[in-house]
Amino acid sequence: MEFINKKINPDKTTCPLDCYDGCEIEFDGQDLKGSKTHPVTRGYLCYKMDKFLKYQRIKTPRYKGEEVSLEEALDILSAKLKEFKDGNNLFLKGSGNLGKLQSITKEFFARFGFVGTKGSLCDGSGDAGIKEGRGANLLVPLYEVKNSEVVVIWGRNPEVTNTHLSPLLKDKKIIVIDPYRTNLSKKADLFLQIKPRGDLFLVFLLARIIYMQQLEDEDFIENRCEGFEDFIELIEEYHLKQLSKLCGIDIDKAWEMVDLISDKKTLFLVGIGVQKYITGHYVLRAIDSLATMLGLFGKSGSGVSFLSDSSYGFKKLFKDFQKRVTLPNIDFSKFDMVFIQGANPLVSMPSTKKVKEGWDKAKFRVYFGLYENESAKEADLILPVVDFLSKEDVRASYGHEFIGFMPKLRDSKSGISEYELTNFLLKKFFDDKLKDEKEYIKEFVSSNSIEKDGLLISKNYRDTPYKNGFFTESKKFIFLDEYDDDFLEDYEDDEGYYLLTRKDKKSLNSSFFSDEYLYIPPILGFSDDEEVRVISDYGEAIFKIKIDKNLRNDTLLTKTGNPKQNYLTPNFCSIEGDNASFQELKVRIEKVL
Ligand SMILES: Nc1nc2c(c(=O)[nH]1)N[C@H]1C(S)=C(S)[C@@H](COP(=O)(O)OP(=O)(O)OC[C@H]3O[C@@H](n4cnc5c(=O)[nH]c(N)nc54)[C@H](O)[C@@H]3O)O[C@H]1N2
Ligand SMILES: Nc1nc2c(c(=O)[nH]1)N[C@H]1C(S)=C(S)[C@@H](COP(=O)(O)OP(=O)(O)OC[C@H]3O[C@@H](n4cnc5c(=O)[nH]c(N)nc54)[C@H](O)[C@@H]3O)O[C@H]1N2
Ligand code: SF4
Ligand SMILES: [Mo]
Repeated sequence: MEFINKKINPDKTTCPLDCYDGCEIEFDGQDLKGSKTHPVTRGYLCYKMDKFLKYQRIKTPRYKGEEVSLEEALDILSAKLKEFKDGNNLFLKGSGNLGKLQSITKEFFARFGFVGTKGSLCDGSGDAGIKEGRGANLLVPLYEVKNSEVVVIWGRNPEVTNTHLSPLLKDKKIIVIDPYRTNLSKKADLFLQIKPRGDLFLVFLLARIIYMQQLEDEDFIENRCEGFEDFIELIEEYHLKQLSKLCGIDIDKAWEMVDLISDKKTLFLVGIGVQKYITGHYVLRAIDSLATMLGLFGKSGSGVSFLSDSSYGFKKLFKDFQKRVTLPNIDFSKFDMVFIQGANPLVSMPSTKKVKEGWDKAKFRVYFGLYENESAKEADLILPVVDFLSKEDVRASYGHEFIGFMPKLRDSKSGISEYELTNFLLKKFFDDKLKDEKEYIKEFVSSNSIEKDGLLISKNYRDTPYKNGFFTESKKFIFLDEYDDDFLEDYEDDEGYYLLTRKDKKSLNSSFFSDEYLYIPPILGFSDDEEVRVISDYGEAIFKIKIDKNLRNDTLLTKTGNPKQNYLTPNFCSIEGDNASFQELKVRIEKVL
């Protein structure tokens, strides 16, 4: 365990936020600064972390709107747990803090018989597609990104969501595939302003061109893959023109992309934008199939990086729930007690109207978090938590291979940590207690980390991932061989508008600042600050608008965290991965008179 102790630097910690970058932070007791020596952070933090200590926190617990002491709040919680002991109770944890010890609360709630959740509001469908083809979802490590020649930014917006990646993109040929004209797309060597939900068809179009020109890597396909013929059969069901129409990209442009990527060390950086649909798993599996066709896996400077499974290979530390319900379509009304930790379901979950109706019928709702938000407002009991500077933790990242420690750096005057709350409840109800926090951290780290170049990384990145085989049973990549889409015909006419969401610089999902505008293309004839009603099959909402000429004419946009956006979204899950399908809809727009 020596190496772990050596790596814990008493003045450094790691950003806990749900973000690709997992930055290392220096704290001098007053300010937070980006660590200069960390290979990702390189001495700067983002807008959100720069302002982190200034955001207003919840300081005092509240019961039915009245401030109470922490002791009183814990007594109320205990009494309610006793009252609903034999009832149907739900534990829901969001992604407010990505520390591994955040899940320690499961040690109590799972043992007490609470129902947990499965599925995701984020990357679940893409992750499922990757696992089907590759067996495990690993990213292209940073030391390899440096070696790539062409980087394809696909449904991802690194200038906002992954700011520390930007320096690595200099001097590379850049291709951007996005329905929105992002800043990066304006500087890119090629920009494909794709039709929303068109990504699978663009892959088919590119793959057909590659196959027609015999540019595929025959050796790689022969030795490292299964089902290539089935993939070719699948893509040949479509004419080039039909594919071009379905993705909204001219055939010439697709040729241009093939010319740019063939025989190059190409890296696909894929974000959640391509998979906010019920068919999300197909898209990632198809992008993987395209990369495999070109022999891009397991080699320097190339491959496909999505949001990786950062827990892959690590020991699971805590108990899990016996029963779990799918997160995107939870019906809160089925539950007596609902315990929310580090989430804001009244904004983040799809179909807000349904969520609220259920929420109002649940018998007792607890919100355990850092900030005031819509869910806190509608909770019976509010328990303030301490922030990441006042508790022990460790994290891995879905955007790079490094492990980050989060030692406790200061005491907190208010709030309670996840560890302390769990210990309190275990003592009260089971006369039991947890191990020391540091023990769990050691257990986690030692289960799958090694030191490389003086830093701690996940063992899976000791060699370039997939160099020695994929993680499927046969160790081979399995090509996409089917595509079944009941929703496609809904998109074939030109009626209605796509509604996209993308992350904002100043917010982390619904935390911090929230942008409440609806962005619309100039062609619709509205002007800034007019009010419009937006209607979908699932609900409606009124927004103030901003005109945005970076949008396609068939597309509207809100920023993630907009408190009204999910009034419009459907709550059914993706075909695979139990993911929310936030963009599986078209909307109408009306002037508010
Ligand atoms: N500043 C900031 N950073 C964040 C977050 C934040 O809220 N704020 N959130 C964090 C979290 S939780 C996550 S999951 C990551 C996500 O990070 P990203 O993957 O970058 O996520 P988004 O911004 O949702 O979407 C990325 C891009 O997908 C595009 N897009 C939408 N629909 C489609 C489509 O059909 N096809 C294609 N090709 N593109 C499409 C959008 O226009 C957008 O530019 O970011 C993390 N980082
Ligand atoms: N329409 C639409 N909806 C979306 C998305 C989209 O693209 N479009 N994106 C989705 C995505 S990618 C994600 S990841 C989800 C995120 O959705 P959520 O997981 O609900 O994330 P937040 O809205 O940021 O809420 C996080 C909460 O965690 C609390 N918190 C912060 N630190 C701590 C801590 O240390 N301990 C505890 N106990 N609490 C803490 C804060 O008070 C904050 O309220 O939203 C999803 N919702
Ligand atoms: S870029 Fe991401 S990881 Fe880095 S400080 Fe900002 S939110 Fe945290
Ligand atoms: Mo996310």
